[in-house]
Amino acid sequence: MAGEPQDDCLFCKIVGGHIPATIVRETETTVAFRDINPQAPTHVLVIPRVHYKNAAELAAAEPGIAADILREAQVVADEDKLESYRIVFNTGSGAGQTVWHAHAHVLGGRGMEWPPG
Ligand code: IU
Repeated sequence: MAGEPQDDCLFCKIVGGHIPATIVRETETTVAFRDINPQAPTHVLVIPRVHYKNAAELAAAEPGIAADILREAQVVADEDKLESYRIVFNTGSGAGQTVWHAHAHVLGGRGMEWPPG
């Protein structure tokens, strides 16, 4: 069923506590943890507890939880004292998505360039 945990999903396993992660925040609807392969001094993933394959599918099914992710990104940035930060939702393999459970990358703590690579 839509939103249900998937046995083969690593992020569902992090939500369930079955594989380790450095969790920085948890809410009723979201979990935030440090990326295992950080690309900036702050690199936190904010994910919904429910399973949707990308941000667009999450927003269509659960717009409130999609908004929760954006709010949590700001809290993560505040806790790491970031004046500016970038939120990235890689969507599709061509854009670099490798984990098929919606997630926001929150990146900060260094200068950023535009356009991204
Ligand atoms: P992507 O947008 O799907 O490429 O992002 C997936 C991220 O998940 C990537 O930055 C990985 O380093 C990160 N990650 C993690 O933090 N912990 C894990 O156990 C796994 C991936 I698997």
